[in-house]
Order: sequence, then C-alpha cells, then structure tokens
Amino acid sequence: MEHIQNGSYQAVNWNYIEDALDKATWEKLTQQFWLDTRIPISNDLRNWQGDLSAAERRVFNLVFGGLTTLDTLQSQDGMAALRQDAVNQKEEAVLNNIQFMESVHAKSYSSIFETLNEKSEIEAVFDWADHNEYLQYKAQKINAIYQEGSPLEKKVASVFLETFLFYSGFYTPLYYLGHNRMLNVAEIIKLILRDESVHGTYIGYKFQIGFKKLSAEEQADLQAWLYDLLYDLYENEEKFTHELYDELGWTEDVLSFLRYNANKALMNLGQDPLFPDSADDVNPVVMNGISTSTANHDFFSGVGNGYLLGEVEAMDSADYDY
Ligand code: MN3
Ligand code: MN3
Repeated sequence: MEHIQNGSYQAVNWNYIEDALDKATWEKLTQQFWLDTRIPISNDLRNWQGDLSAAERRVFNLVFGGLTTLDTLQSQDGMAALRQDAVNQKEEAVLNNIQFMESVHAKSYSSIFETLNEKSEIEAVFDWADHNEYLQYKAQKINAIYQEGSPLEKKVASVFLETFLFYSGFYTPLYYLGHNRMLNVAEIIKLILRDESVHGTYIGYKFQIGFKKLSAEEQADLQAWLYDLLYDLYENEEKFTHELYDELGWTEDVLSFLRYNANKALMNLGQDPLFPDSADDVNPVVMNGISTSTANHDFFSGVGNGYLLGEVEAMDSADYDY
C-alpha cells in the first residue's frame, strides 16, 4: 500500500483499527510465538536410529526437504508479495509477523536435519529439493503468481500452498506421532500447523473481503481460474506423492489426506469443496496425530468478537485448532 498520503509518511496508529481481525490476528500470533531451539529434538534420536527403517528415514528426510523449500518461498517471496496489497497498516504489520515466522518454520527443519543426520546426508537432501521436478514445479508455479498475479490471485496461491500443498509433507511426522514416534519433531510440526491454521484463515478472510466486491462475472472468472489452478497443483501433487511414498505403500492414504486439505483450503477462501474426501476418509492414525494436540483450541480466544469466532470456526474445522 501507499505509505505517503497528503505529502506525509504515515505513522501506524494501533488506537485506530480499521478491521478488528487485524488486531485479533496480531494478538493471536504474538501470543503463540515459538522458536525451534526450545524443542529437544535429540530426544527423538532413539526412535530415529532404532525404530525407523532406512527407507522410512529416507522418505522422512525428503519430506522435510520439500517443506523447507515451501517455507523458504513463503518467507522470501510470499508474504512480501501479499504485503504489497495490504489494505491498511495493521494488515502490513500482521504480514510482517507471518513473514518472520515463515523463516522460523524454514529454519526449524534445518534444526531437525542437523540433529538426525550427517552433513553429507543433509547436503543430499538439499540437492534433491533444489532439483526435484515436482517440488520445483509447485514452488515456481506459486512464486510466478506471487510475482505477477493480482492481489486476489496471490492470496489464493498462498492459501493453496499453506492449507493444501504442505500436507504431503506434514503427513509423515503426523503418521509417526500417531504411532507415538518422533514426538519432538512432531511438536515442531504441531507448532507450525497452529501457525498455518491462523495464516490460512486470515489470508482467506482477506481474500473473501475482496472477492465479495467483484461483479458476478468477475467472481465467476476468478473461480474458474482458482479451480483450474487447484486441479493443476493436485495433478502435480499426485506425481510428487507417488515418487515419495510408493516405496512405503502410503500413497493412497497421503492422497486422501491431500484432497481433504484441498477442500479446507477452498473453505478458507469461502469456496465450495472440490473432492468427496472428508475427515472420515483420512487414515485415523494421522487424524489421531493431529488431535493429540496440547494447548487450548479456542481460535481467536480473548477477542470478544462473537461474529469473528462464528465465522472462523466455520472456515476452520477443529482438527487443526490447538
Ligand atoms: Mn510456514
Ligand atoms: Mn504460513
């Protein structure tokens, strides 16, 4: 947004709030601030060395390599692109917070790698991530929208990335959590999921405000574009999932989990679901992993804004709320 108005560089005034959700989101995100360095990942070394097969360790590493790429994209390009379209200064501040936390997410995977692997193994994972056809396809497809898309298209890209594309990776640590393995790694993933639950809801909400202002024809065009994009990303994600998970025999379960999350991404954007998959279709071990969560699950608690709570709960099923 433009910062100079009537010849003056505008100071941000938090005593004047244009949209209560900006302030509520700021409070929620700062309240749940965390750092990877607080989690004792080395406590998982016994599981890593004693309970996971070589094939499982390999998939685990590649999955985290892929997650690193996507969180790097969010921290370096995603939030910067969305911030250009912020409609007020408090929204910009919230996006600043999100951008920093994306850097924490990206770094946390390196903390996991460092604890569990040798240097040469880590280098191989990064080399794989930088060159994997399907991972690069989705990262560059989303980044192109960040660079060239309209304000609403950029928000769609961000929500699809965070509420859909990450889940082929999140499946693995949630699966182990459901089996009571790699619990400290899972703790990091739960913290990331807690953040993403807020990010997806907030950015989806900002999308819905803009979407409602479009004419019926513009809405129909944008809907056609976003469903095409989702199909395109899903086709790529199918190939990515086969490449990663065929060896373990997990592919069909991961794909069902992906379709379930694709529907959640659409819900965040206020759009109808695309796939028939519901929570009941997802491997119960993974759902169990998600629901063995810790803290209070009251999204935007303490806001005292009834209409927000209602709207947010509807967009954001309790599965990922902590
Ligand atoms: Mn993230
Ligand atoms: Mn995020």
